[in-house]
Amino acid sequence: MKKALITGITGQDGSYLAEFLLGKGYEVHGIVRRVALEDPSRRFSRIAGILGKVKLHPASLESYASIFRVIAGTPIDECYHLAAQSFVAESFEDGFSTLNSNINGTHHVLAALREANPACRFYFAGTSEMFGKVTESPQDERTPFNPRSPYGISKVAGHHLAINYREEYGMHCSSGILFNHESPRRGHEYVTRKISNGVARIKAGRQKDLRLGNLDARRDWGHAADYVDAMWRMLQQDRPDTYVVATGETHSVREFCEIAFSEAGLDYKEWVVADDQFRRPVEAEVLMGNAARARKILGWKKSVDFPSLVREMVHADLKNEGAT
Ligand code: NAP
Ligand code: G4F
Repeated sequence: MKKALITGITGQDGSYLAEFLLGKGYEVHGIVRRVALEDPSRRFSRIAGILGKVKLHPASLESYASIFRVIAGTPIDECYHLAAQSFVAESFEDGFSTLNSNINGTHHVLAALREANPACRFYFAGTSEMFGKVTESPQDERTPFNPRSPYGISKVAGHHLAINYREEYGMHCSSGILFNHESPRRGHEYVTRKISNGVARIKAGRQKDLRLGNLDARRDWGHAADYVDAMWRMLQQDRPDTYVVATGETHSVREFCEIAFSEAGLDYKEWVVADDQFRRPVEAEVLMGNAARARKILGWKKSVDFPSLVREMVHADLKNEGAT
């Protein structure tokens, strides 16, 4: 039986990946913050259904000792390093903690693996935010990085750390440059969930408008369940490498609103209010990926299209709010 360790198992991707690996017969371990262990009903909401099937270990990205203790004490074949401060807007507010958690955290995991389990395969959660102010479209594995946020900078550093450990120490380190992926488990601070939740609360009479920043920003949005499959496929290859994972389509925040509100029988123009407090100092205006390499080598493909993703999120939140 293969054994995998997921850092960030309580997050959106971690929860889908844990279910995916359990379905493949893996023994699944997860790193969680100690505070989360003390507040399981709130902090483990995404993994509530599999709590009895996974083994959780307390550790913090900021502490090498805590990461080393878990990695040295748990014989694993694959490590999926998903834990990170992942909210781009927050990285403008507190760049220091984003850089600290995301760069040092990645380095701690890699260094601990090198010391205690160098044969373990490693996945790094790279992002389209590494492309930032894009120099070409669509973006693929050869597109230059031009990050526009402390978050993007932290991920470029983590990506290069993974490649360094691959090349210097011969470790099986792969990096997925994943474009935005969403689901009903998305955190409420991200725009897609803010919209689906806003629609449901408006429909239920609990919210009077939805205040958003840049409605013209465009993203390449896929479904998280499809994207964790790509992570796993990367670690099944003989050779570690870098892959872009994306749908190849780009849609605006406005288009997301149009579909989401109309799904609940509403016109977004009557409810959405532009509010500068949700605009970023600078941002990646348009992101669109070319996943041809992942399709060819990994045999990966998306299974959920954009309108279906929006509808799934809206209907889940309508149900949560009792507004169906
Ligand atoms: P998420 O929902 O924000 O989950 C982040 C996870 O990291 C949570 O489990 C969180 O634990 C954990 N974490 C954060 N700081 C930590 C720390 N200091 N010590 C230990 N654990 C910590 O993010 P996601 O959407 O699942 O994304 C997973 C990874 O993929 C992230 O690295 C993200 O940057 C990257 N990524 C995401 C996307 C996307 O569109 N979703 C695209 C490209 C790349 P708590 O539950 O305790 O907070
Ligand atoms: O949903 P977002 O906050 O996601 P963002 O910044 O694209 O980052 C997400 O995807 C990345 C992959 O490219 C991940 F690496 C990262 O960890 C995270 O998962 O914002 C999407 C777009 C932005 O252009 C933002 O300016 O929506 C725009 N937006 C407009 N109004 C808003 C809002 N974003 C948020 N969060 N809140 C708004 O009110």
